[in-house]
Amino acid sequence: MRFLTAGESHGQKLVGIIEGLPAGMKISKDIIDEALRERQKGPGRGGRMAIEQDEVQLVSGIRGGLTTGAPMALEILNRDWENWEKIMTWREDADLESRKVMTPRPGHADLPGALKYRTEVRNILERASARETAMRVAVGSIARQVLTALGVEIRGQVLAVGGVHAERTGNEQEDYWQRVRQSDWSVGDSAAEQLMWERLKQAKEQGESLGGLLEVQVHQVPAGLGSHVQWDRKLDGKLAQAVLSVQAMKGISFGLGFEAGERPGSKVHDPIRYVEGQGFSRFSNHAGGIEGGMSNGEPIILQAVMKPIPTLYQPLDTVHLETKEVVKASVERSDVCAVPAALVVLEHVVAWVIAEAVLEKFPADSFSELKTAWDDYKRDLLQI
Ligand code: EPS
Repeated sequence: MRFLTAGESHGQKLVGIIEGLPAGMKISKDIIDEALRERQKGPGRGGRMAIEQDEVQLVSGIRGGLTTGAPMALEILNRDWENWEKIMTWREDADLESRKVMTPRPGHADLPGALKYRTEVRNILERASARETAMRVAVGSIARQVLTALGVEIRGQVLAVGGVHAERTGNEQEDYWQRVRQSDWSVGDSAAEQLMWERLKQAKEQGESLGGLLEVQVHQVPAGLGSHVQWDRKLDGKLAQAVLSVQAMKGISFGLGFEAGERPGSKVHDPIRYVEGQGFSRFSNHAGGIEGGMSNGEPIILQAVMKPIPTLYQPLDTVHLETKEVVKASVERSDVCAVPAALVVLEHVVAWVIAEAVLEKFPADSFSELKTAWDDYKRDLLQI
């Protein structure tokens, strides 16, 4: 399976093409639209989210609610286009001057992009913008629907925002996840949620922006997705690539994460057990469900760190691209905090990687072929 996206933040629309989905797979547009709505929510979003009401258009590769096996083309319109058409149009009479950006924002793609592509900053920021993640959520939602049909479940939670950490109960059952889903901040700790609101208010007053820490979990994945045999087939490597490609993500860890470097081996590795009829499992999950680049049958658990958004209403110093004068960085309308929105994006890019790994292990042209191979494999695992 593969996909590509195209589209600028203030362009006409976002476009995605997916190839390699099995035929006969039931796809719900409502589920995609619900994920798009979730991505738009969350405290700290800026004025743009009041303009957009994202909805996917399913253009090809699907008939009567079922995939046909042909490439799926998706579109999401930018409502803001009507305010930007004169500036963003492909036509030769486009207004290239009035929203030109010559003062790159530290932390953004602005400067490296302008140097690399020999252009003013607008051509860079329009594509670097996290607007593009709307399409990645739509694409990921289709992958997630394949996984749901196979019984794989993906959950996510925010663990920290701007230095405020949610406390973990250690016993995260259904009522805990219910709380996370209902929380504006996607956290399971309501005391921390209160502090996050205060931190956001303070950041707004100070012209600051906030990052955070996020966690995604994948449940009911059998052992054997990914492979140890080649560097680019390792499941953790693929997840890292997908997660770090999301705007503002600066790091990823699995299971125990960086603490694994602090402990001796006996306090890191997960002892193995075997139960008749249930197969192999572990007494702990410090590995985060992946060993040797392969899923090991335990839940896959990853954490990612998101930096604060680079657009600051109290901007940092920069250098004007032409005059070389020291000036303040440009202030584009932006979000103060997009951590809960980014969680929705991470869940969906993770869904894509897992679905891709499933289809690599069980190549199939139709969903029924996939389901049969999946069920047989899972049954065999219990009999080894
Ligand atoms: C973004 C800047 C803001 C965000 C945008 C990402 O957009 P605008 O410049 O239009 O105010 O709202 O995010 C989205 C549009 C979105 O859909 O998430 C940026 O510079 O990355």
